[in-house]
Amino acid sequence: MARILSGIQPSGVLTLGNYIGALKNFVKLQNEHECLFMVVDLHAITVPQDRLALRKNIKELAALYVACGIDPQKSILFVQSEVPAHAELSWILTCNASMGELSRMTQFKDKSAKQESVGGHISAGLFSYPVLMAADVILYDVDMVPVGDDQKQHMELTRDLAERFNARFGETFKVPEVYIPEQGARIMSLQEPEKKMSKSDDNSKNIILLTDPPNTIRKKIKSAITDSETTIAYDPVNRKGISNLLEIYAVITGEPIDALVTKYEGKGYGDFKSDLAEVVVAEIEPIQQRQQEILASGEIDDILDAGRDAAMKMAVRKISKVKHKVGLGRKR
Ligand code: AQP
Repeated sequence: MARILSGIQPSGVLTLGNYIGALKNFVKLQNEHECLFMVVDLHAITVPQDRLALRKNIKELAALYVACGIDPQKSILFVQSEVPAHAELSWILTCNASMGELSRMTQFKDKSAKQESVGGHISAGLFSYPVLMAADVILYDVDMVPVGDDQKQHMELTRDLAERFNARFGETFKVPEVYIPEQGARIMSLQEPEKKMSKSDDNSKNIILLTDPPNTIRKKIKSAITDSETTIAYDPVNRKGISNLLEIYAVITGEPIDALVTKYEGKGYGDFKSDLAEVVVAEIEPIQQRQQEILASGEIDDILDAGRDAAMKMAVRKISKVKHKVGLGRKR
């Protein structure tokens, strides 16, 4: 049994990409491993957030974890900012990270370009947030981190920072492995399939939100960009649009892509898209209902309180050891 940790930012309503690349895998993992799942609110504030919306998103995301099948009896579910050791370790690691290695992070380049394009300010937090992510992980001596493809580079940095700290201050942190699902690690935008589906995308047609009503999902899938070919085939290099839709279908139903291609031989995009829309609706609709029930019952606060206490116990032990090794605080 390995210890696993992952987190999702409460930076808006989640997309089908977040669900397929993250949540759906988390549910499988909790049956075989010791899991910690976080609502990473400290990460969310690396770009401007509305205070009230953020608070709402935090609880809604926590309820979504449970609605998707995260069982608080099996896994620890908590809000990152409620365990102060994350921010403390992040600072200590920041002092051991270099400007050069952080400048190479492609997510920073993408996200800062996006901020710049809307005239927004680029915070130092956005620049250094991969270090906070490293702190989140190594604080708990995690064995494995399940993430989407977009987080691979950050996980390499996490491993480098853990190894560097161990070399400099003596063995302290476990160096985690990364787990990237074979399928669904990068669900692409519906209208611009060369870029990934992101919850902060301004064009709502690019993304399927987990809160979208069934008819909106149907409309968005129907108008998803494909190409001028007529066959349903998987070719993620030359036919990105249809390949992305095939991947969504395959991951949700568990049917292999090859089998789907055979199933739709001789059929057109219209038939395929309307079947896919029903597959997505059937997956998401029950989750939406459960999320509303969980929020209405108020049980999410008890779950998050218990999760915070369990995470805190582990985090406090580690951060005390780290401070001692670095020489922080007073000797008694
Ligand atoms: N398109 C995607 N396909 C597969 N997996 C994805 N993930 C995100 N987008 C896709 C995975 O979802 C988890 C949580 O991501 P996050 O919200 O913490 O941050 P993110 O990767 O920045 O997600 P977004 O949707 O793109 O958010 P914004 O727009 O706020 O930046 C991670 O495991 C991620 O890999």
